[in-house]
Formats: sequence, structure tokens, C-alpha cells
Amino acid sequence: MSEKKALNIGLVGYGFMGRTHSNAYKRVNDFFDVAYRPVLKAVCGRDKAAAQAFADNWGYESVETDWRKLVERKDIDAIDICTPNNTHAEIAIAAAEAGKIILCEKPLAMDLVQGQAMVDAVEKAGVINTVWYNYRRVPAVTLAKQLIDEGRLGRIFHYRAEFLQDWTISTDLPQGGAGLWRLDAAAAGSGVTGDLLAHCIDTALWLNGHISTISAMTETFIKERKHTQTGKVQPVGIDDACAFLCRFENGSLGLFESTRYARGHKALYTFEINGEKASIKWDLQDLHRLDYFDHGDDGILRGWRSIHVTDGDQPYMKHWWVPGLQIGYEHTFVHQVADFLENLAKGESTAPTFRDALATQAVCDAVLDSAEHKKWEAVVPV
Ligand code: SOE
Repeated sequence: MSEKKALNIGLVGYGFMGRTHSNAYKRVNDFFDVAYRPVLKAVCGRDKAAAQAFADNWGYESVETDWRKLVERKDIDAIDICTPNNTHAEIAIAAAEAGKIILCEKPLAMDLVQGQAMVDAVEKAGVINTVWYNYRRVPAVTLAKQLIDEGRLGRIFHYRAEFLQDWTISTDLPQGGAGLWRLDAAAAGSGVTGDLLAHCIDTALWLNGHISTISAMTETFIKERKHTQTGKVQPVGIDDACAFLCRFENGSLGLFESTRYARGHKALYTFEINGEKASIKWDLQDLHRLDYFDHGDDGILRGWRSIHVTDGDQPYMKHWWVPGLQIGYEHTFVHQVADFLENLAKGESTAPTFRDALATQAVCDAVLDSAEHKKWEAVVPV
């Protein structure tokens, strides 16, 4: 293997996503022959002791407590933003102005206006960027993209997706603070729309093209929760559940649903696409399988087949073990880093770029506007 160039990573935030990204940086060169080697240079968090504990555990060389200092550091090449949504724009814009490569957690921003400012900043500075919509890189989902692009489904009639969880049902759960900022509208921007439906929308735009119009409804089941920072019981501003109908530009109809109140579902992300010639469906809980129905099959054998996506010919799989041995959630992040480093060597950003993620943001904004105004909304073209 050739000598690899070091890519010094500065990670901002060290929660769940900080762990998935760090794991990916550490694993990528073991399995993918890419020109760069991520170096865990610094992790940044306001709580010095907690950041140091994270650094010790994952092998980061240093700790910062102010992200501005991290962004100014000459020895940092790439800033990876894993902080709550309300901080993405400020950090990303400063990082772009400092000429850093940027990897940003999803959703890109709190809203379209903020997202546009981020896109303007990275494009003006000409810095390489990506947004961590990781589910595109589940091998079975990448295979779905391949089948659609090869025309195997033909004209697409329907796109259906759902993302169901149940972790916020308890009325005792506070809003705000570590792990619970997703319940605080001031930190998250929205509830399931930006957190979960954003994943479904990113995949849908990638597989089935742009969405033109939307009719949505949202509900906040628990109207007040104690706020961790203020200690007071405050109104809840996020959507606990959201469902929407839409029309895609290719003429197909879409149906999307997400909630954190589906008792028994921890992270059920599924989609199904029905085309003229074939249909496909996928389920995160069985993520290495893609179900495929091909109307062109010999009549007596025609039926749904379950493709176990573990073969060396199938997306990403030649880099892992041997056929039949499946991989999991954490590998989607390794795949994103591998693609990112490969594209970096060519001087290119990796999809979904900030601009791609802005299209998802535009759909999220239209969903929330439609629910608020109780009418169909057009998605703002970006
Ligand atoms: C929320 O529970 C969450 O962790 C999201 O923030 C992630 O983006 C999603 O992949 C899993 O669920």
C-alpha cells in the first residue's frame, strides 16, 4: 500500500455521533485503500474533563474547550461538527472562512435560511464538504440506487417511507441538556422532521429525485416538559410526530411518516418503492437485505426475493470479509469516510454535500410550513 497523507481531524462534540465518526476514522484504513489517513488530532467540548475522557478513550491527541480555537489551529485540516443543530451554522461558516475541510452532522441547519448561508460560505471559500446522511451508504440502500439507475424499476409510481421510535413517550423526560437537546426546539429546530424524516427525505431525493409539493400534519403529544437548563416547566416546541403526502417531480406520489411515540419501535426506518417493472423495499432492522419483486421474472417463479447484500459484487462489500458475512450500522459511517477520502484525493466534495443537504432542508421547511398553515406547500427550489 502507498504512503498515506495525514488528514488532521478536529472533532466538535463528543456524543453518540462523535463516537460513530471517531470509529469510522479509526477503521477506514484497515479496510479501504485510500490516499489519506485520518489523524485524531483534537476533540472539542465545553466540559474539559468529559472531553479529555473522550480523547483518552478514542485516542485524540489533544482537547479544546472553545471551538473557535480549534478552527483557528493551523494543525487541523478538517472540522467535523457533531454538536446540536443550533450550532452547526456558526461553526461551519467560521470553519469555511478559515479554509477548513468540513464534515457536518445532519440536518444541515435549523432552517433553509441558515442552510443557505452555510452553502454560500463553503462555496465562496471553495472548501471540501459533506453532510453525514449515513443511510445512503448501507450496501442494500446503495444497491437500490443502482437498480433504479439501471432502469430496473421503470417508471416509479410510489415512494413510501417511515422512521419510527418510542424513546420520548415518558412525560418525565426533560427537554434540553446532553442527549435531550433533540426535544428542545431552540437547540434542534424541529422534532422528528429534522431528526428522522430528514434521513428519509435525503434517501428519497437521492433515489427518486426532487419533491415539488407537500401536505403535512404534525403533533406535539406532550405539550410541556421541564427544561434541564432553566429547571422550569416550559412549552414543548418540537413536533413529536409528523406525516406528509407529496408529489415528486418525476410524477410519483410519496407518503412519509415519523414519530417518537410508536411504542415498541426503537429505530424502524423502512422504505418501499413501486415501479412499473419492479418494486423494492428495505428495513433498517434487517439492513443487509433488499427485497425485490421483478415482474419480468418467469411467471411460475415470480415473487418477492430477499437479496442478502453481502457479495463482493455488491456495493462496498468487497472491502469487508467474505460473501455471506454481513456488516452493520457503524459501517455506513466507515463507507462515508472512505468515499470522502477517495473524493478528497480528487479535490472533490462527497455527496450529500452541503448543497445536497440544503435540498433536504427545503423539504423539511415545506413540511413544517404545510403543517402549520394546514395547506399544500411548494418546496422552494435550491
Ligand atoms: C435519534 O434518536 C437518532 O439518533 C437520530 O439523531 C439519528 O440521526 C438516527 O440515525 C437515529 O436516531
